[in-house]
Amino acid sequence: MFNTRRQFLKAAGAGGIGLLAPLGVAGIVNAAESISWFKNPLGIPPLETGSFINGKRVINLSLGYGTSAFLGNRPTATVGINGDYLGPVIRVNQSDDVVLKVTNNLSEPSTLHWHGLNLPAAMDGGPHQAINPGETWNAAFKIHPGACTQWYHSHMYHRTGIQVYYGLAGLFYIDDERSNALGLPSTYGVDDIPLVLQDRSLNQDGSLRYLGSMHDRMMGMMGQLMLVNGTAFARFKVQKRLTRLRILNGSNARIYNLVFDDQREFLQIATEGGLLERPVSLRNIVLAPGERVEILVEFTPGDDVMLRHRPLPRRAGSAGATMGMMGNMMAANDQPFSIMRFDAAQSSSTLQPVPTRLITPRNWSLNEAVRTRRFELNMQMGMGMMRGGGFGINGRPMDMSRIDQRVPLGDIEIWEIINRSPMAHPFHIHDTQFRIIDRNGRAPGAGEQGLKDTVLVYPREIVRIITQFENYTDSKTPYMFHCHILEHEDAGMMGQFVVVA
Ligand SMILES: [Cu+2]
Repeated sequence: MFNTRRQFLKAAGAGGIGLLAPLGVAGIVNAAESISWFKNPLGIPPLETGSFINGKRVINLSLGYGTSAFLGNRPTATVGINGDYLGPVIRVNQSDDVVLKVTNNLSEPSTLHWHGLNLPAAMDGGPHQAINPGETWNAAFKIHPGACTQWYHSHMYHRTGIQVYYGLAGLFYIDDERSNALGLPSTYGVDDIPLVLQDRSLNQDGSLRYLGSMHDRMMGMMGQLMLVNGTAFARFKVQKRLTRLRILNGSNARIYNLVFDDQREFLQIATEGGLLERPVSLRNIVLAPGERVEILVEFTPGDDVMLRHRPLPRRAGSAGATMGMMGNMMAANDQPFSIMRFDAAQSSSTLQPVPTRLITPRNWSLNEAVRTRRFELNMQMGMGMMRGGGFGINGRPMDMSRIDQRVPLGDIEIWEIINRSPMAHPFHIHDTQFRIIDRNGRAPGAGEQGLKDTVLVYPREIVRIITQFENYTDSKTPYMFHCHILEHEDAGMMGQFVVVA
């Protein structure tokens, strides 16, 4: 018999106890894998636009247990939002007043955090907005940003990793008139395709395997089976010659370097906060947990290509190249593998033109900044690692009762993120979008010169960002800043700030 609730709680416990060996069949098997395995139609999440009640867009979301069949014959206990695994793509317009009614039908507290949005702290869905079993939480706020691809996910204190791993996440699209007028591919599920990238591990009985080893806790949980929108060995039958992919790295810890197997060029058109000034031509793109990009890919009739992960070359001077055990752990987790297949046998032969200019993303100038805050990401090596990792920021692990930073509303600030640890960490700030000023003093690449809410900070790197917190103050309710490797966040690499008048 299959008891989803018991399975969920069991995996949620001490971790690694009584777990079976991972499945032999896996999506991440590099050279041995075959394109013919990739035949499962890519799942396209339902769109959820809600309904208007008294001028507000009301959207009902229900967290509940489900069952998924990732590999066909073995059912997997999962958790979803209005479904068995993951949630719908929420789709709203700029300036909407939304009410998201979130009902928790799980047997443990949970939250939904609206990642990337500017909103009141009490509506953020972070650790302070836990929803108890059987309760409904109403998140009501105005949609400020222009068109962009955001997402939502559990942000439960100490439980974010497992709750997202089991399925509590979804995409959140915002549309605006200016972007609609650009003529970009925009038919949902036809030429405008969501791709939620996640890696998972399954036990032989089909259950999800979470945190089986110290390695999983230190490096973050990485799986052997690639899911795209919850589909393993996914194949998308391309319909239009120009196709827009909105890609979310929804993985707990894995960083992807995305390439097509024929090395084709594609155009990046957006970062987390929305469209870039102009399309950027690329052959690969690095996407860390929490980050999103939108790309345009041209598929000609007859194309049959794989989207793959290709390991990044070791950065010169990166600690991973020299630090023995840690370097080996990282190398073991960085093999090339296929993510999904794009089969363009039937694609239309007309190529729609791509605008050369998109929008002008917001920016701030350095001399407008009134202060700099420093954030050093901590992860202890050696004996500290054995004791649980020493995860923190500025020497302190997350404490819900401690406010780490008080930010005056409207001040333009520079945040300097310092990584002296041996692995890369994606740093995320709630309530705002920012621009990257520089990485170790060098301007970011063209694909990062847009609005972002998550930035990957490599070992021995200092990344400076500039931003401004707007619209809302609350001296009592904090927002979070944290590493988006969810096991690091859960272990303490997170802090709290309030925005004050
Ligand atoms: Cu981290």
